[in-house]
Amino acid sequence: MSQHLLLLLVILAISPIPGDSQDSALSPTPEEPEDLDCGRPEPSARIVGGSDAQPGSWPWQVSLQQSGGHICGGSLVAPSWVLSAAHCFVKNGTLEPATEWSVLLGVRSQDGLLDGAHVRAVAAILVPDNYSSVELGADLALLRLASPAQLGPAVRPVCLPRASHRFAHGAACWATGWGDIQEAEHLPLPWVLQEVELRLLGEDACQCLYSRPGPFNLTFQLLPGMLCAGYPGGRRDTCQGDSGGPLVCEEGGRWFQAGITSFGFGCGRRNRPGVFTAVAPYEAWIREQVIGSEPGPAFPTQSWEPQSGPWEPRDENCTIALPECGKAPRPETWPWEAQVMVPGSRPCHGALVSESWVLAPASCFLDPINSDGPPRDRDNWRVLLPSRPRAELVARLVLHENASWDDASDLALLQLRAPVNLSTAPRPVCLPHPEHYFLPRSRCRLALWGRGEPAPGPNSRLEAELLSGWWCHCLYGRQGASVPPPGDAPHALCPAYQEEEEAGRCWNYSHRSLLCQEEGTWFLAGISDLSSGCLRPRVFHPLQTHGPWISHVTGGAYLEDQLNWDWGPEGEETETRTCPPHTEHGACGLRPEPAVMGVLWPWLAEVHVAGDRVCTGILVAPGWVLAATHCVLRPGSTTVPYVEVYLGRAGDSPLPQGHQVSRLVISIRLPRHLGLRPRLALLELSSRVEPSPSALPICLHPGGIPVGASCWVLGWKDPRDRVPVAAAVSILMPRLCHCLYQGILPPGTLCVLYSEGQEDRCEVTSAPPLLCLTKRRSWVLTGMALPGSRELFAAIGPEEAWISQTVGEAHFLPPSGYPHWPPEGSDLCPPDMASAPGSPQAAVFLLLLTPLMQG
Ligand code: 4AZ
Repeated sequence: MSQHLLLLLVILAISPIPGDSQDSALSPTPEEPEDLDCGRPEPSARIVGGSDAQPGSWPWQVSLQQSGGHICGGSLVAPSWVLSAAHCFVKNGTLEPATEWSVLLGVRSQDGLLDGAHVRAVAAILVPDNYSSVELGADLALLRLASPAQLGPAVRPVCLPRASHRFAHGAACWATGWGDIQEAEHLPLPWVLQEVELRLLGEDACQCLYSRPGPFNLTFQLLPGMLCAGYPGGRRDTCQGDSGGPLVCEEGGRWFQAGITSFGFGCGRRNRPGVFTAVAPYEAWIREQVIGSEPGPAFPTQSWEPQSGPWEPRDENCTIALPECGKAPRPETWPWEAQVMVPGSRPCHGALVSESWVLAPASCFLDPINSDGPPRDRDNWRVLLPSRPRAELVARLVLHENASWDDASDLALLQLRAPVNLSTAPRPVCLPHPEHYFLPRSRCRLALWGRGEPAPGPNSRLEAELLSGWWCHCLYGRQGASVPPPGDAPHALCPAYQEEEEAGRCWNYSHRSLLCQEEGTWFLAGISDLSSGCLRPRVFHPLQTHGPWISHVTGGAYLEDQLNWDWGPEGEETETRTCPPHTEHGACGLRPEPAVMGVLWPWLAEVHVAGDRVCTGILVAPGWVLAATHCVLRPGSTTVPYVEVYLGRAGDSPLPQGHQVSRLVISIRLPRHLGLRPRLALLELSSRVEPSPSALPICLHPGGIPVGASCWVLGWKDPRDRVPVAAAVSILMPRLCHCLYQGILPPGTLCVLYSEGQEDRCEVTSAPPLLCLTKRRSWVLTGMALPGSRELFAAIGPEEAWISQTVGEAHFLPPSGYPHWPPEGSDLCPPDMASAPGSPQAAVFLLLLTPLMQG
């Protein structure tokens, strides 16, 4: 306030007396009275990033209320008139009745009224005819009070600018209101009116900021009649609940209302200044509405030549504010890395999120014996930050309210006794807003978190690549669950990272944080979920949902808009999707999206036999691969060959980050079929291959072919480069198959018919599998090729008992579809069928012509 007074006195001393009209047709005519004093607070006397206003500083500020609750702000412009925003009163295209509203005048805090505070009913609400929605402008409204306000020290009108009034770009103006103090955070009791100084931004500067795409590629085209105020770096702004309130600028000892709080993208965000309805262009509309009202609003003349001197709009270039968080010159050292040292325990790893706050797992500080009470001896805690000569002291510990029972909320914030100077190091990490969508394939790192131990191997900050939300959700989620679309907080984040060298080992109990990079800026995207054990990729709890809590506690953590919005083919990620069926052992038969990973067939294995041939194998469980016996074991051979299995290969092409996995085969199991040579072999691997996008078991089906499935033979075009190819086939009805190959078919054989032109797509010496995609989008292994045959496959279904007994974790889907196995010896074939096995196409045609009389 003393600041205002000083400024007022200085300006009074140097300014010409306002009142001389030199301008346009919209100037008041000489007979128009201008006796209403305006824009002068009593000379005695959030908005985001603001502070409490002194009583009487903004005597035109009013609160517009419905059912006794504050909804919007407004400004008194004449004893019977309040200016506000149209969007406060128009809902679904309809203007709300004036009788529902009341106006609170002369208040500073909404619970205790000042001297002179009073309420007025609203007689009429007037909105421009061309108002339709905030983004289209004309967001203003005039409220006629049922009886005039009582003017006094706490209640005075503001001055309105004439149409010709030019507010200088860069001018320091003030916005006031009882709105939210951050996104999703209401002004706390006792609701003291907030004020914030905002700089007027020129049209070009503002358009430049709003042209830069933000989350969801959002940009905004400013329209005439709008103006922006704020800072490219954000942090100070208006917010929800401030709408309709005034943006005022002091000129010549009077306060003029330059704008009406209208909207913005979020609150206090970088490069997203508040958008206001410019008042000056609406001089004529306002005058028209208040005709006959005595006294009406005052439109004092601007006290200087707008086109001259320092008031000429400055040439503004397009300066975009870059994030101040998340910059790591080398990812080997994170400038936000914080270690909290608590006497008697191992260091707890966390991250600096602002000048004064460190985020870390709450579990580091929860005393298992005294879990209710707050941890003691905080005076002895220390925080180590990079490049700081001394350890920091801790002033406060704020545990997340769900910290002790919800793994996803295992978070605590520690306030340092003294804020640190942010420079190259220490520097805070960026945090995501709730709607942040980390793009599939984002480059990420796993860093130490909490009391985690360094990962085995040289790189303790493992490189990782984010998988699509669909894959992650369906690997960990439930079947039929719908996958959250981008913009909704995801339930899980899955980074794919290179499997540890030491086969079979996983750091089950070692906490990690997930940092993901966007345009060279690092975000703390998630924290590991310890309950996921060894399942890979490990699932991370997204941090998005905690953004509001972190902002609330810290008041200044670096929440940053999405910086990367290259979403690839339109709509790809926005389709609503559901997860295919799971079995009791989890997800099976999921196929990563082609765009996401190099491996398209995560269950397809190369089985290298004794170094002289390669057969096809299919991963049916984390430690088991199914293959065709004839390919793996040569007839007549009595020795078990040396067999190696490779997963996660896509031919010769190297995969990103080496997702290949290899295992030795330690035993080969065959079913016992008296008198018959077994056709399927189960290969036991030396250690498990945990599910990942490059190695995920396929589903199996106990019955015949699932109803409505579409099927493929998956093989290699060339056994040397082994690039997988899929040939579309139809599986013949059992009766057709039986009739075609009568007499030569062992039981449990499937026959297929290739779609046109598909027949020669893959070679058969490696014994390719027959796969079907069910209607519910699970991939199911249906058969393995018989020796030397393109059309005949050993069916998997009849071997269910053997497979389940040998492999505890094989994924058999619940039965559906028709039984595929005709009674032995049934002889229901047309007589000429059996003679045509060499030409299945012709035979099938023949059979289809024969009505299925017996079926
Ligand atoms: C609102 O919802 C709102 N940061 C008002 C102002 C701004 C954003 C939202 C500008 O009323």
